[in-house]
Amino acid sequence: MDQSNRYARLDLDENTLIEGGRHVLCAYTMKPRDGGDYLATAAHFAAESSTGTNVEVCTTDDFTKGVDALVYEIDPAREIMKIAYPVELFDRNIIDGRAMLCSFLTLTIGNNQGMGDVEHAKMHDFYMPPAYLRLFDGPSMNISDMWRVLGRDVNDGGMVVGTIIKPKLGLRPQPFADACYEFWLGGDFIKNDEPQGNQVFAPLKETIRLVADAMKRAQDATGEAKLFSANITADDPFEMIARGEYILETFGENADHVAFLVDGYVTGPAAITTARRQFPHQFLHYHRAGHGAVTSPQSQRGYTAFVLSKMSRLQGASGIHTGTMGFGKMEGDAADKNIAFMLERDSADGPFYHQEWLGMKSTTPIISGGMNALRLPGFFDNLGHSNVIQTSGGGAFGHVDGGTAGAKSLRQAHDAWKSGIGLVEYAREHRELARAFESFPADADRFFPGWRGNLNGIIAAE
Ligand code: CAP
Ligand code: MG
Repeated sequence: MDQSNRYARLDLDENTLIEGGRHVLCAYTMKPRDGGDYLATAAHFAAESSTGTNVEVCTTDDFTKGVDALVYEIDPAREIMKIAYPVELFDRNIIDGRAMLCSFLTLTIGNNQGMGDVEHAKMHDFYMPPAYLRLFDGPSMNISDMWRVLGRDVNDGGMVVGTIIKPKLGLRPQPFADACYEFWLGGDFIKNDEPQGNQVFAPLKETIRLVADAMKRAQDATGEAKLFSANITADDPFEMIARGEYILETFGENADHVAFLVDGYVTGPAAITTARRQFPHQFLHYHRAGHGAVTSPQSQRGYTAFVLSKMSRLQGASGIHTGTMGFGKMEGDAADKNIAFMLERDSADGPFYHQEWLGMKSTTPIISGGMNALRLPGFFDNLGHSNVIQTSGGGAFGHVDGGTAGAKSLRQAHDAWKSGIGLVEYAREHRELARAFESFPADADRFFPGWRGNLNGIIAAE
């Protein structure tokens, strides 16, 4: 049934819709199945995503039609469609009248992902009008709060030198805490790896107690504040709360040095909001493990990494893994810097829409995945700044001289970039950085050909 006479209004002007402030706008790539009519398919997509179904129903009245989602732009040749969703469509909390991301998802990326007449559809951008934007929690904490604990400039504190305790799983509590202490002698920030929690060989309560002690000892040994991002991910929000409360109680006077890690893609918006609302004074660290199932360029369904990241700021993520923009091991490319800009700026452009955040706190890009000291300068050149949380697992504990040297090499690479000094030149005066060349020779050869001749005096094992 062609519903375009109801669910399509190609005469609607996007700027007028934005000025009207009553609509969430979404841009999708969409391909009809079996060569179906583009507009009719788009209109059915809008119907299923708002007030309709595949047939007319007798219960529809004029008010219903007033909140129809409307296709307002199509480009069949580029397989692009844009849909305007009246803000009234989206569910609101009964407890405080605020917005919920699950409702945004269930309408804009819900049933429409499995329709028989749609080959595939993927959201590439969305626009939030002010009246709806302000109903989202947004971040309560971000990197500025970390810099405050670290005693740095809270507006331009530079890279937070981080790691992930590797191996991903298999360390018992004491070796885990020992690895933390080793890294903290050179670095700032340690996160649980995304699957680390309360495995039977590493009970959370024992591990956290030992990590809290390691933090105290490392702070005493270095005279510097240290940070830990503890995984509280769980299916049950009460389990998450129990973990968070135990962790804060155990870290005691260092509780404000603790962030909470939540695997936000696999657990969904409810877990993120549980952490955001139960622990508003803790940095909310959004790990996106699994997102590639829908965000990968290979996937023609779901939504992009850009959309995932923009949604995370609405939910209140203090930081989210933003990828390595082609400089690490995960999928991505240099243009992904626009994801970082949408997270950290108050005014930014997406692939289809400009977004004003109206003062909502920024979400900090977390850069992780196959990074090491040698890859940092190129990354920062592309991004244009280094005010990020950077975690290197293999890049720290894969250093030939261990985790402390690995941490120092990361910080030295950052300092070299900030100083505008070439990495090889800086390495001549900084042994841990020089030994990072020895640790990652394939990267060294790729990014700094001829390095060995320049560093042969300093890279020899002591
Ligand atoms: C990185 C990491 C992170 C990935 C996630 C891992 O470890 O801990 O989970 O960065 O990817 O498990 O691979 P390494 P993204 O530093 O040893 O690679 O940040 O793109 O979400
Ligand atoms: Mg990981």
